[in-house]
Amino acid sequence: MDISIQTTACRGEPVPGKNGTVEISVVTAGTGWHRLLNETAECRPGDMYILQGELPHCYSGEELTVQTLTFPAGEECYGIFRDDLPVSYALLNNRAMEQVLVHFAAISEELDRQEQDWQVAVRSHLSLLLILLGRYIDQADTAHRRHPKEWVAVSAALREIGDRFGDSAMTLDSVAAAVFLSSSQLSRLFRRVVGQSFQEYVRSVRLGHACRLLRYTGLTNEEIVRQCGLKDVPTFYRLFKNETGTTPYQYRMSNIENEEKGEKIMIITEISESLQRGKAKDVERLVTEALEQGVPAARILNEGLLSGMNVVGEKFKRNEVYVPEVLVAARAMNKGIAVLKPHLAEDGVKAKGKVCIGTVQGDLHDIGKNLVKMMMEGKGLEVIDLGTDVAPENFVQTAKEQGCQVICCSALLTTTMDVMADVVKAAEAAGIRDQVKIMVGGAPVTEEYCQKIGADCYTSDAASAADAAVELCR
Ligand code: B1M
Repeated sequence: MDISIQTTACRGEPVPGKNGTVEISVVTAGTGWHRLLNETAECRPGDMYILQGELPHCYSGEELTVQTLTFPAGEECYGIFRDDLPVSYALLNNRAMEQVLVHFAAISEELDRQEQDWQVAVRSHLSLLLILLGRYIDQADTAHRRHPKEWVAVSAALREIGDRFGDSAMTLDSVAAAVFLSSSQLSRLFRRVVGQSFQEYVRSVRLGHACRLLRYTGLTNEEIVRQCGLKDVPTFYRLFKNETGTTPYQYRMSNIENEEKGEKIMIITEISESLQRGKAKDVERLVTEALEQGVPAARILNEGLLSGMNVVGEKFKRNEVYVPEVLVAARAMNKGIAVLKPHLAEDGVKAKGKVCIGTVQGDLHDIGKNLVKMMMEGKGLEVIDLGTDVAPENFVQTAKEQGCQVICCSALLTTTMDVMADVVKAAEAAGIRDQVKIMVGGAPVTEEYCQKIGADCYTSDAASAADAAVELCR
């Protein structure tokens, strides 16, 4: 449950909040300023702002205390945003403020204790709070009501950027098209309402997310660059330094609250980097050390091993590394997983899905199939490897008995690829076709062929096959 309550004295430049969230902030003491996009308004105790998390905003002022409740935007929020405006404002009297803060305190307590049924209790307090707020919002004048249409358009664009900031191909044109504006209209609107150019804003969103990843995860710079839609590591370093005055490494180290936590983040980063270099022995040793330091097995798996394998997979897709590098990285990953396995079971970590894979009957090529298998394991899937020369009935029986969500068939010969059509037919005959997805691939296989035989998914390389299998298992 992604709900949090914070009491802050926020200073400085507005930073974008978390996309897809709603923030309710009550000024409880002091006086100061609330800056929302390009507009600044005075604020004092009793002022309350309800806004979409993605809008950049901040509070500043002497001894200004603001309590903020953040929660995922859901259906219940539609009622509190009048006329679709992304911001609501209320001026609360003392009694109303007390009532609001009682709900804040109750939610905070439930979040801390997390006893039985705490999620139900949090939700019910949240509902009561939203009903209460319905009576107070829009009672006072708000500067932000001056240009409602512009606000709604900008808000839609910000949401689009928030959803797509990880896509390095996102442009002013594509965002403008998505919100039904021309590029020049959106560009002008950005300068007027946000106070920044489109490019400046996108950069700040990406770097803001990078800061969070540096602070709270052990992800490598390459993975951060990928997740934040930035161009490459050198560009990331340059932009980051310009914006924050420090390097990503210095930022990470200065934000680590204590030495012990720092050591944990560093060891996870080392695991990921050693895996990418294919250093199996180092990975084995580091995973053992991380467990001894008390790093949760799930974290070592996700942020160390799988994140490292992800980087290798992406590089393989872009032809930046080749088969041998992938094989050594996969071997290093398997060494790490072997150490982790008993701890993963203890921590209750479940695979993201179960698939079976094999090279079809008559075909003995297994290098590509093995790569697909490794990438799938690298994505956290449980993979049953049926080997080569696998009969259609064998695929189907395994899927049925083991409860696989996906059957994966590889073929390298034009003479054997038609066995894939037999796998589809065998699944139909066994009555499991609606319970299992069938993926096909290998050098002679194409998208058209996949459609022709009635399979569900074709991918051309191992990394894409792994991504697709994760989607199919959802
Ligand atoms: Co063979 N072979 N081979 N071979 N062999 C090819 C495939 C061939 C193209 C060579 C040629 O003529 N130029 C040709 C096939 C022609 C055709 O049908 N179009 C061929 C032939 C004819 C044969 C024999 C018939 C030769 C003979 O005996 N006369 C014979 C057949 C044996 C049999 O299978 N019954 C044969 C045997 C062999 C070896 C045993 C010597 C050896 C295989 C060793 C092994 O695999 N353990 C071998 C090899 C190595 C090759 C080549 C050289 C390399 C194949 C390979 O591993 N590529 C190949 C020629 C070539 O490609 N240059 C050739 C690397 C691998 C990573 O790529 O498997 O395509 P690939 O996998 C990719 C993607 O396709 C995809 O992801 C992988 C990585 O991104 N992918 C999937 C694969 N499966 C996927 C599944 C998915 C999704 C993506 O979803 C489920």
